[in-house]
Amino acid sequence: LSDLIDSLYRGLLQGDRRSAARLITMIENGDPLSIGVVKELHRHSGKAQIVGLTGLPGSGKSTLACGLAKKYREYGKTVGIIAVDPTSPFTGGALLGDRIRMQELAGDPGVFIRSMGSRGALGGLATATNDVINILDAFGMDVIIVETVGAGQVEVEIVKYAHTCVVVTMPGGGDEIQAIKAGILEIGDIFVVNKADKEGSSRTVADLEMMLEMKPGFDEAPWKQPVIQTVATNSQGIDELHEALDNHWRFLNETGKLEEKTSERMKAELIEVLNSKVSIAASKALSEDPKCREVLTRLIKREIDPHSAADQVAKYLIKGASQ
Ligand SMILES: Nc1nc2c(ncn2[C@@H]2O[C@H](COP(=O)(O)OP(=O)(O)O)[C@@H](O)[C@H]2O)c(=O)[nH]1
Ligand SMILES: [Mg+2]
Repeated sequence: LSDLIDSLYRGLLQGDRRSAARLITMIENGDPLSIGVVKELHRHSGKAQIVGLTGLPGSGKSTLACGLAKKYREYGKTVGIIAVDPTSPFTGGALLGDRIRMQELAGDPGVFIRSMGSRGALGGLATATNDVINILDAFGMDVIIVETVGAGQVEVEIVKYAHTCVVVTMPGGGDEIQAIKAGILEIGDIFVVNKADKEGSSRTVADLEMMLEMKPGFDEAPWKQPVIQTVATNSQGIDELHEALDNHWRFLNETGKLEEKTSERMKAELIEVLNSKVSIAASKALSEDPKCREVLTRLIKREIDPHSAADQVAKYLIKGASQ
């Protein structure tokens, strides 16, 4: 290991925040050196409760994350917050509000907050986020909250494999519920109706509860997803949300579901990394390897189809990898 990697690795394990911050920046910038540290740190991870927080923009996820972090601190737990926003890098305007909101927590050594954009991340945002989760885990954070905008596939993928997935919605017409219906209902372990100070909150809660009860297998399910009303701006309902998160963590531990979830999580993480490695290797081979270029040429001439071409390229890649 190079001196830099070694010092970052040791700094991080000793609780040095600057090492952690620097390493995360390296990951975000796609610095290949960071992978060396990520590899070394992996065996120190695996203790944290990973909480996914997803929902439409403006539903109050960041405000909730801050409220939760404060609550966890009261119980002496350390908290990492990762705000994933692929549409804006972490210096961008959209996250400035989050930053100001999070400033109260910024002086607390038991809290580590980081925003992630997709800028330059090696192997994509999901892989970079997983790397950062593992780093904060090895850094010793007890709880890691990952906030993602519940709109795109990548963001949903990121929270789907959290230990506990919290879906945040707010009152106002049926639109939010409709958006939730499109798949997010399946991934939520806990549902939050935030902005309960606004009109229509109890209606939204009732709608959600009804939709959950209508799901096949609801009666036999060992975990009944609670629907919690919150007003994140004045910490109303944060106690209940904190309790629900603790209950779910206990449920996972006591039923053996934690191992199941962790296996799924590791598998999904491995597939992410594999996907990006294969994709990078394929692009490289198609521009550099004469045999693969020939396959491409034949495809362009329509002598073969994309499926057969992909099979052939895959064969060359596998041969190359096993050498
Ligand atoms: N009225 C009301 N406003 C809230 C509540 N929670 C958050 N907000 C406001 O809603 C806006 C969006 O909140 P934010 O946490 O940034 O949402 P995010 O995009 O989901 O992270 C901010 O102006 C918050 O102050 C709430 O419970 N009630
Ligand atoms: Mg936010």
